[in-house]
Amino acid sequence: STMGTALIYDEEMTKYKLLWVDPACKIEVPERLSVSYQALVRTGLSDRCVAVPPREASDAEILLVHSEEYLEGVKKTPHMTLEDLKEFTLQYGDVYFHPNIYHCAKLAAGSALQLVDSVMTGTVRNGMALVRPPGHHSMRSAASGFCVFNNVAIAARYAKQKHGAKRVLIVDWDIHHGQGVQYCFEDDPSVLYFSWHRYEHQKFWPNLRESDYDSVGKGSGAGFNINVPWNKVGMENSDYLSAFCHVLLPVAYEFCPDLVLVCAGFDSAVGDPEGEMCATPDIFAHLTHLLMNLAGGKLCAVLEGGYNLTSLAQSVCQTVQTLLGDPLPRLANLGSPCERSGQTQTERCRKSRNVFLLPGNYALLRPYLSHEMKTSVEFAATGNSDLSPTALFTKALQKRLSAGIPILLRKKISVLRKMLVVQISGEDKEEQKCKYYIPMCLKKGCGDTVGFIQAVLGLLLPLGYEYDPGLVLLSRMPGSGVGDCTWQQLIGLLKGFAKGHTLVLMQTNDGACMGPTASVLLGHPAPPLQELLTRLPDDGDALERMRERLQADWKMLETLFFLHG
Ligand code: X5A
Ligand code: ZN
Repeated sequence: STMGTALIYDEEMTKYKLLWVDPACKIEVPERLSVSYQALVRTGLSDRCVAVPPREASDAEILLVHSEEYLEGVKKTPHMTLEDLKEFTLQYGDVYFHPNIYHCAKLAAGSALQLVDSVMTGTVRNGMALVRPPGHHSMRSAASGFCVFNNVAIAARYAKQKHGAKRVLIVDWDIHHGQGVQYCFEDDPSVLYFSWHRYEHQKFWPNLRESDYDSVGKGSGAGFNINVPWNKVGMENSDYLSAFCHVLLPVAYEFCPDLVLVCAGFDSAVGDPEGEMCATPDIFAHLTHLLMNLAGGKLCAVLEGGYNLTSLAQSVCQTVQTLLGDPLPRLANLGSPCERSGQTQTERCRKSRNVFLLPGNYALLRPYLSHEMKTSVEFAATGNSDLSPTALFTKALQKRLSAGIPILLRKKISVLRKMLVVQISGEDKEEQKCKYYIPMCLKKGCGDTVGFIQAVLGLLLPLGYEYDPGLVLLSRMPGSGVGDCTWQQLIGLLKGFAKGHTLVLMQTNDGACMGPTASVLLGHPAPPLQELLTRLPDDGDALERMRERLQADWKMLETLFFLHG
């Protein structure tokens, strides 16, 4: 099926461990893998995935990244005595060898390649590989930080060579800097590497000067390496989201990758003894979601670190569940504490997602949304993943939902107490004093993809995360000028809010955009925005001024978060 999510796991990769005493390595245990997999089985998630078997990476594939001397060295380790293994290990930093690790390292790299094959051929939409040993620290001729072969770096080169990928985005959300990946691609503009990492002004392992924010790539690769060093521990969900919204995503959308690879380490989650950060496992649902509309949804997540077994297993489940297309959890505590306190009564947990498609007239709806939102409202759920977009739309029309809106609204689904209105347009609205009405004026109007996407990523998403709506209402005005792909990206991104409760009002007579709208509401990835590749931003200054003005009210709009400490 072209809709599926691949899951790669093999018990064989649990079959090596540390055979001597080494405090630096004792956290890298076989249970990391088995516990993650068992959690996927227990939650029923593994059953919903397409099980793809791993394979061993070939010598030629390993040599895409590593040197022959290094490969030959590792090849000898299965036959070494314990003493020989210890000595071989000593050449490298914070890593251990075991007679079976070479076999597992070939399977780990091969798993990443199987995943790339499955996604690039369209057998599945996306997937995750649960592997040991991890990869992102290993270098051309060196093991490092529990890593033997650089699984994701090999996968990136392989995707280019075997599948003709022109641009590959690597997102490294592990809490360590994947210096091996950085070195591999620092002069290569076809691979964009993003990493955030615990840094503490170089006091944290691997203690490298080149992990700092000023390593941006070399030669023609300049601008294609992005480091976000955290100089303090205790980073939270809001910090991670800010880094995504303000740093990674604008660049990633402009880069327009053909494939997204994730160095999916979960030592960046709360409770991890290495990371000492405070982000909760459900943040990984959102990080995953925010990448899922790039590259037409082609995303491969490959496990890296993660040493708190509870946090690790929960984070893996959040990632896989999001890859499967389930609605995302709402994230608590992103706004200011005082705003949070009165909000619990509006929370109503609903297990299933409702996708709403209401071709209709906003004028009919407006009276029911404007006065204080005390009314309980219900929307007609037309979402049903068994229906094709066309069938869905026909059904919506047959039921004459637009005429039915006022009646339907009288019943209940969720209680809306207040609302945040963001209006993106080409018209200059007078400056507003109200925190909850935000007109955004784009100089060149909504038809300008660059300005529109910048506004969405840098302003709308952070505002949405801080506001934490219970329902997203999206309205497309006639003649708005928004292109279909841009519109689809907008819906796709906003579906991360309100547990996916998204109401789209099409106030346009343009029937042609109904199909694309329904498609993305039903969970199909939005198509890539190719035109961003060739277009330069024009609205940057205006948007920056707006962001500065709004950040008095909205802390998610602060962009100096990376200067902590
Ligand atoms: C993959 C990974 C961490 C190594 C830490 C060494 N490695 N102190 O998370
Ligand atoms: Zn790590």
